[in-house]
Amino acid sequence: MGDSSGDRNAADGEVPLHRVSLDAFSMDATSVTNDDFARFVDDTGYRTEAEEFGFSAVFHLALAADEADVLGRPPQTPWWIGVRGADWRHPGGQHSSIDGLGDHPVVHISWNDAQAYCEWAGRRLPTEAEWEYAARGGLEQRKYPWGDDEVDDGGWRTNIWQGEFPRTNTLEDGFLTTAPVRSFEPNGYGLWQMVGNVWEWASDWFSPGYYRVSPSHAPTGPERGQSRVLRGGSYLCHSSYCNRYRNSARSQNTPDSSMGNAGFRTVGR
Ligand SMILES: [Ca+2]
Ligand SMILES: [Ca+2]
Repeated sequence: MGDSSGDRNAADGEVPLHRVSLDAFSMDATSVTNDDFARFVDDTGYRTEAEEFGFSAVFHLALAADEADVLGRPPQTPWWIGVRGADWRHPGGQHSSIDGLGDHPVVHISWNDAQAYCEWAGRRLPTEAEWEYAARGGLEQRKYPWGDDEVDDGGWRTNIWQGEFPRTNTLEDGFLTTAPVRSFEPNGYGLWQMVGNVWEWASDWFSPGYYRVSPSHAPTGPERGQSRVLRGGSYLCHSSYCNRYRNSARSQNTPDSSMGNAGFRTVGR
């Protein structure tokens, strides 16, 4: 577990490399789709945190809302817009829908929302260690789920960003935002788009120092924290901006945050 390529982001705590053993588990072949999530909502009436709060974070080129519904642009990352009315059914804002996107990953899902889905489904979120083991697809110390070839060697391997981030996406992989979950090729374990397409929540609290102290068997993350782990990168990743579409890359957000490029997949015994 950890980065062996040297491409790590120093602040993210991708090292030290360490050996981890796990108990057997099964993992969804794809991230949870809009159709999957709709079954949960139909069954339970669940309302996501984005729906409760009344807004979520939308990438600027995906915006489909009136200017009056634009709540703000963070100065450091002005391509992320707080949009009133953005939620899993309206990924770009109130003028968007998920019609025709049933097989796309559900997005605008907080960690807490993902937990609620897992409880309903009799599943759970993967630990960070389970997620990385799964992403590697049986290959040891490789950068990507398919090995060490770059993402565009012999055709695009997953859905990330091409062009000049964040303004011009040349769409060489075919997708500005989400792609259907069974796009490109699965890894050696039959898992699709572990890296790219959408970030995926893991169950652990995030700590950049955790690998220095984590147990070698079935680590479950720090006892406490402020933010939960996200893994795998998204359609916004690009080597120049966010090279986190790698097996070992780590990110984080608070458990009530939702974004148009983050979803989840579940595991079971
Ligand atoms: Ca793309
Ligand atoms: Ca992914």
